[in-house]
Amino acid sequence: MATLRLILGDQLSENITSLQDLNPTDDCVLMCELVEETTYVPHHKKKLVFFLSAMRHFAQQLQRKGVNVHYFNLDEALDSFSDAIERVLNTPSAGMPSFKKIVVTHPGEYRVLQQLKQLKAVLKIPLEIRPDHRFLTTQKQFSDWAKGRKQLRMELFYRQIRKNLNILMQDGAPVGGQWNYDKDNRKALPANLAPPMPLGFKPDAITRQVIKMVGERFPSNFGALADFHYAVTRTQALQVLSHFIEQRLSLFGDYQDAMKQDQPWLFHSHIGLYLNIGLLSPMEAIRAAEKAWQEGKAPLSAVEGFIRQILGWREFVRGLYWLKMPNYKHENFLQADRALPEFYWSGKTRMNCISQCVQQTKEHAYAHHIQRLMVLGNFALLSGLSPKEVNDWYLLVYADAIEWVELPNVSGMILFADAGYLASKPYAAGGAYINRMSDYCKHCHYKVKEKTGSNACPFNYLYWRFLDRNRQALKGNPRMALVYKNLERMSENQIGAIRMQADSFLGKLDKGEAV
Ligand code: FAD
Ligand code: DLZ
Ligand code: SF4
Repeated sequence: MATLRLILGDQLSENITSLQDLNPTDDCVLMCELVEETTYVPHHKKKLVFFLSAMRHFAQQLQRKGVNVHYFNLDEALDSFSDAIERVLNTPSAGMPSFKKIVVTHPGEYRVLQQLKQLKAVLKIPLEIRPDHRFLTTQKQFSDWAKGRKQLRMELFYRQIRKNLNILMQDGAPVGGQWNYDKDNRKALPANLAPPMPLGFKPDAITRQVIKMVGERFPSNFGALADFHYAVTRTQALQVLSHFIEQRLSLFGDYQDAMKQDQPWLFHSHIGLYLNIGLLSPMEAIRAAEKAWQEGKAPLSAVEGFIRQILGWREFVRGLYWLKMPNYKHENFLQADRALPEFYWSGKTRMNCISQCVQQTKEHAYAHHIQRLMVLGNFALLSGLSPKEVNDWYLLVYADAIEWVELPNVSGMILFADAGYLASKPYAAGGAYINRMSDYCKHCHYKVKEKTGSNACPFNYLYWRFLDRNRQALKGNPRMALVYKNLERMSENQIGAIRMQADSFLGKLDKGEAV
């Protein structure tokens, strides 16, 4: 009995549930480059190259193992997964068996799940949607844990999962006696410390072909196409992981929150895109880091910090996404509605921190967490940008962006659009934070120490204006008590000056004038 096995673009794992009982001689694996998937947002050019090249390499890898793969490329102009399945079922090609069943692993996006469910309702043969076992927790585990909790806190979830999976645990307690070593982390990068260059790969013939195709078909999409160096196979992705463990992990914790002029990579792992597309598994990254600590190659503070990102944050945001969709996408607690400024595309602003983060995003389809959170995200929060526009931007600009991970980070973590379901308070900060964690302010037109006046750092007055504007919504939050006390201490004159300056700045933003 032949089975048609659909592999989505972020399911490039040979051990995925949809391939588990594969019969290579009878069954057929279906992979499809689709108009809808390549255009539901106008993805960064490098993100397109990454997905399409990795998909083509995965298909080739299966074919080399004798698996019958039917691969539609974009030239076939198929719109959706349904179109591709209908094409295969209704126009059988030579050698194609007749299928009795279709199998697919649960997709990473609500939008795609809805499509598959609609298709299932009209198909003449069964369509089986199997769970995705590439995560460390199930949706049921998460919803059981979340039941009855008004707010969800990652740290509590993380401890529970660490215990369940026995990671960095000894005799039922966290190794080293603490769950979290963040107080040892979060240092600024010393001027004389040069981070190692990331491991890059020269594009092979398949990738070169995809680069050419993306250049021709998507010429006006955001981002640079030149110097594509990302891994597109599992073998290469494993090399990136080893490179990180050997060369960067030991300093990952110390400089996790640091930012530096013209330095996009620092001591981060750069594996998010490989985890999300299925070339690496979260457990192998966690075990590799744990082993480095056991062998004395990296301190516990760095290893625990890294593991918390994957075991904690990554699993937590996925659980939250599936728990809260589809309504999560429409949350807007702070009623923010400003249009995204043009400089999120061009990088052209005198705010050096923003300019640096946008330029790097444009060049690499990558920015590290604190750039996304405390520069680009903080600005979006403080200036009241519309959650819809900000989500669309984050979903298209990063090579690791898939909605299940992007949306909770944007709506929950940076915009507080879910009223604090994910974060206990908004991640709002003035210029002092950016100055403490980077050298951006040294290269900036604006003066970070000035609170008002034409040269003052916009983050400073936007911060107080944000608190002032959202008093009603935020004042009752116990974690905001201190900052509201400080705001209350300000004189009417001070607040008036801040409001005036912020309004003038935002007015310029709205008119598209240079800021
Ligand atoms: P490292 O700093 O080396 O961290 C290791 C790994 O931990 C990452 O690869 C990632 O898998 C995981 N991780 C760390 N933080 C988070 C987090 N907050 N949520 C989920 N996983 C996390 N990550 C994505 O994978 N896709 C996204 O679309 C995405 N959008 C984001 C948007 C915003 C506004 C913010 C603040 C964060 C976003 N993140 C997203 C999380 C995080 O910024 C990236 O995972 C990380 O920057 C990827 O780079 P890295 O692999 O070098 O990560
Ligand atoms: C991101 C992406 C892109 C750009 N293109 C494709 C594609 O052509 N075919 C495909 O199967 N998947 C693609 N993807 C990833 C999908 O959007 C991904 O499968 C969903 O985000 C998961 O539900
Ligand atoms: Fe950014 Fe303000 Fe520093 Fe300029 S002075 S880099 S705008 S934080």
